Amino acid sequence: MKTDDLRHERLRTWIAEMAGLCEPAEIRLCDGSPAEYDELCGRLVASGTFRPLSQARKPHSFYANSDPGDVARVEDRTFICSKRREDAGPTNNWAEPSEMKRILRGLFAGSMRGRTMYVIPYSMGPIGGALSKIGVEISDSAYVVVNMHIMARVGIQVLEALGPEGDFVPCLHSVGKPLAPGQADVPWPCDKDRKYIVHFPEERAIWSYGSGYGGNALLGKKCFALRIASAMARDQGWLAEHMLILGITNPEGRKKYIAAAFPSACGKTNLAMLIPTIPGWKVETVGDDITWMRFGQDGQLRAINPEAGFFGVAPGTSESSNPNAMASLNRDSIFTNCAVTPENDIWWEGIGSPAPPWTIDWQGKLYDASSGKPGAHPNARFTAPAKACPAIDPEWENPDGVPISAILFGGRRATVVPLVHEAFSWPHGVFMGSIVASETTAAAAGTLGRLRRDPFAMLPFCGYNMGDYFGHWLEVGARPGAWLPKFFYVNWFRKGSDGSFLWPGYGENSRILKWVFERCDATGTEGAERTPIGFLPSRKALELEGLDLSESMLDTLLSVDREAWKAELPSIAEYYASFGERMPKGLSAELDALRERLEG
Ligand code: GTP
Ligand code: SPV
Ligand code: MN
Repeated sequence: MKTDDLRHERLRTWIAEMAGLCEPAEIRLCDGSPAEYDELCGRLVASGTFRPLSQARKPHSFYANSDPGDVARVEDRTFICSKRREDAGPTNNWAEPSEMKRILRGLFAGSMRGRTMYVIPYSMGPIGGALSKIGVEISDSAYVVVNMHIMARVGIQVLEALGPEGDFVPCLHSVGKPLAPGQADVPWPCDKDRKYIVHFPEERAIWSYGSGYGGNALLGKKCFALRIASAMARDQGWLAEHMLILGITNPEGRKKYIAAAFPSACGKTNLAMLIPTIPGWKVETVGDDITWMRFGQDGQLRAINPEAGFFGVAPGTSESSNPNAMASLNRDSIFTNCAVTPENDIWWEGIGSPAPPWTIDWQGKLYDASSGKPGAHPNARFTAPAKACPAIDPEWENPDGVPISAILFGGRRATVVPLVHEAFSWPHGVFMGSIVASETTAAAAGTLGRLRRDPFAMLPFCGYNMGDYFGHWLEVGARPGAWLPKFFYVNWFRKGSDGSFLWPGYGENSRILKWVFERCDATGTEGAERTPIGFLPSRKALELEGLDLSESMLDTLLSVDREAWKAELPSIAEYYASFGERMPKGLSAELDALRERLEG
């Protein structure tokens, strides 16, 4: 089908306008078919972007190395262009929308010369589902198209669901590297020094320029499903969150669903696919990065994973840390910025075996383990279909979602925050989410390991004023007749005095999930001890058998360091003050109550 034949007038007009602006050599409407995927992978091989991996080791899979200047999300180049600056709030970059459009029009003008403009209709969530939403991405990158094939539901069926007048989020993307007639392409086109990842929340539109990597370019993910969707969710009374969803079944066969918000590269994919080390328990995966949820008519909070694939952190993923991820990426996958072995298989740090001789690093050079430089970039990623995950939950595509019993917050904290604690109430849980702080990771460009507030793991992803976002969370839970899930704060990353992690993590996190599961059914302090910061597990309620942890390690993990918590209070107060009038009184009251409990 040609874009001129589209029945949807607004869509047709927008495509024509953007083609006029970007001046591509041709326009192609993507149908989402396997044939299209294979054809475009072939084109990417021909242009040098992709190299096929060994058919025997990773069938139907490819790898790409990005430009070294385009390896992660760029938070300092990401903008929320609401009409008023205060609606973007102090945590977002802001520019006046018409001024930003003027800049962007300048950059996009002629930006697709010599390239194909792909039009990618996609659904976030099962096509036609009540909680699902439609986007259309225009991109001049075939790499984006094939990744979108895996990460979202793409193609003609989406256009059918859209009908002639349905709502969609227009997402314009260009790598910003036009080709003159006869000019040869480079393997990873981008405009690395002039990136703009821009959101217009009122208009519900996205313009992304200059980057081809991950969340900068696969616009269904962070740009739509979090930044734009969070603004929609605020207006429409639901929640768009940076959370995994897992189903957990106890030895008696009872099942609950848990959602968990951890910042980028802080363990969502790993927790979502965890294989319990405790006998009789089972975990299944609904999603590993994004959750859309709302209270249904019955008062149940129900959640969907709007994505269809995993864009997972490669380094550290192995048969021992995450066998379900390894099985998901065994075939039909795309690898970006990994190393490649002489057998044409991928390799990364922590894959479970040393790099064989003649491994080529993510920059295409011979890998030298003694150089101290990594073979794979720390933010190297795999793009793998969710349906290939052996632990995928039978309900993962239920358009009405799964009922959520507990919500976890977490982050990387070497100190202060214990292994797990539970909130006293919904407002206290919102308070917990609001004070999450975490050490920065390679998922975003910039300094690593710097502790920063990352409320609800949404700091880089909230499409409006974070103070209003806190207020929205308080409001959603005040809904009459709602069955409220319980809130927990976990920390897998507490360190001992020697700088190593105290808690073994990964599959052993099932011990904490078991406690969470049981606390969902418990009343009062059953299995728990009341402390100033919340309920902590009592030692006998926590399954610790078989773990090699000393008493003093357990003490550090499972007790409240009052002085350290007191020392946190001024920085929380200061953080709250940065939101001025937009900071909900209810959370300031929670801060006061915590102060009193710590001093009492
Ligand atoms: P994004 O895709 O960026 O949103 O990341 P994510 O939250 O899904 O993080 P992921 O599960 O990919 O984990 C990121 C890094 O944390 C990997 O290097 C993991 O090996 C490490 N990690 C995950 N879970 C644990 C854990 O329980 N303990 C420790 N110590 N490290 C973990
Ligand atoms: C994250 O950074 O949280 C990711 C990777 O999940 S990206 O899609 O690049 O945002
Ligand atoms: Mn993420």
